[in-house]
Amino acid sequence: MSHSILLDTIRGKEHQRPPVWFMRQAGRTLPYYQKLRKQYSFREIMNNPELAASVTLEPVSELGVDGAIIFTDILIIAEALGMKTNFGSNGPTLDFSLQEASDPRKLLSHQPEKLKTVSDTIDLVRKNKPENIPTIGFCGAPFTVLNYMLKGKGPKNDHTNLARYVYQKPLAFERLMETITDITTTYAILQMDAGVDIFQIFDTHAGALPYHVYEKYCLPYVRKIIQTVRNRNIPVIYFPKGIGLGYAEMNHTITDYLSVDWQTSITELRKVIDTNLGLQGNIDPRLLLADQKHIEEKFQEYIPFAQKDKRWIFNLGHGILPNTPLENIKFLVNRVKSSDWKRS
Ligand code: 1CP
Repeated sequence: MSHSILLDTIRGKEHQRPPVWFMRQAGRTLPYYQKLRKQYSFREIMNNPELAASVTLEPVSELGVDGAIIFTDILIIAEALGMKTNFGSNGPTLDFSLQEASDPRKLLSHQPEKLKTVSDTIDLVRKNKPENIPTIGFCGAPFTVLNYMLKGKGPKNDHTNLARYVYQKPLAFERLMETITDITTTYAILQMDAGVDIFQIFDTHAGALPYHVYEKYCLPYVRKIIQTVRNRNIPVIYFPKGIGLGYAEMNHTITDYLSVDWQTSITELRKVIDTNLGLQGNIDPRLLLADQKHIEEKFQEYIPFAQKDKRWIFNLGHGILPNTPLENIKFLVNRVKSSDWKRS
């Protein structure tokens, strides 16, 4: 895979432009996926390696991105612990909640066979992808997965009970985090055995706790997963969304790359953060809902940044939103590829 601009950049080999891919690039606005969803449920697509592989590769042919993130979901881990997930139109819900259980681990079982289809999807993606396109495997960080497991069918973005649980039942919390970390580690190994080139850890709900609480109760589990991945020489990208000044405390002993959320100034962060740490992000996904004149204005602000930071990966500060106009995503990819990044 010597010609991959994404892998080259991660490894420090300079190119004339940054590589580009988007979080949630596969299952959102692309026409083939939209069409498939009229015929199949999300779960059916995820559990069918042929369909999942073709959805994984659609952004590569349709948008021209430099990496292919495997089509599955972070909640496959909840399923592998015996919690059935419903992927409804308002986001996923689980069929029961761990929140009130006196011994929540008794409600869980160990079903690693549920993870197996991902390996078949990765196989097929690798057979069918262009040679220069690396595959990106991923998982949710234990805290973000636990958020959904504690919530069950509860309201989507209310973190009150989650935070209360950390303060009130720290031991039960830690045991659940261990259980999730163990199966997630198995899952990361399965993806690496199948041949993923890069691994991203999504901690979408990291900002639900004050950073120092997150650092004490959640970061150690992320580090354990990262260590497993790094032991295999696979580069890791870590996305702890919403941790505010916690971003500045990250360094290359924790992760190879940090994916920066849209709330944080990447220019200011670059000034204070470990120079050995690669950055990814952090265009506001909502910018892609605006018209192209305004997208262009904001895009231009990244050119001086990328002129200096030659390891930066162009990406959003969170996933592509539903209903983002396809032409705007294509416009942005084309601007990344056709602009003069003033690097020579
Ligand atoms: O590009 C891709 O779509 C790749 C595959 C992918 C990824 C990387 C999916 C498919 N999900 C994810 C990660 C994921 N899943 C995260 C972390 C990234 C993020 O914050 O966006 C999270 C929090 C989830 C949980 C989840 N699953 C959500 C978010 C709900 C919430 O609380 O805001 C949703 C909507 C799902 C279902 C889901 N997962 C993936 C898709 C395409 C869908 C929608 C299914 C459909 O078509 O109806």
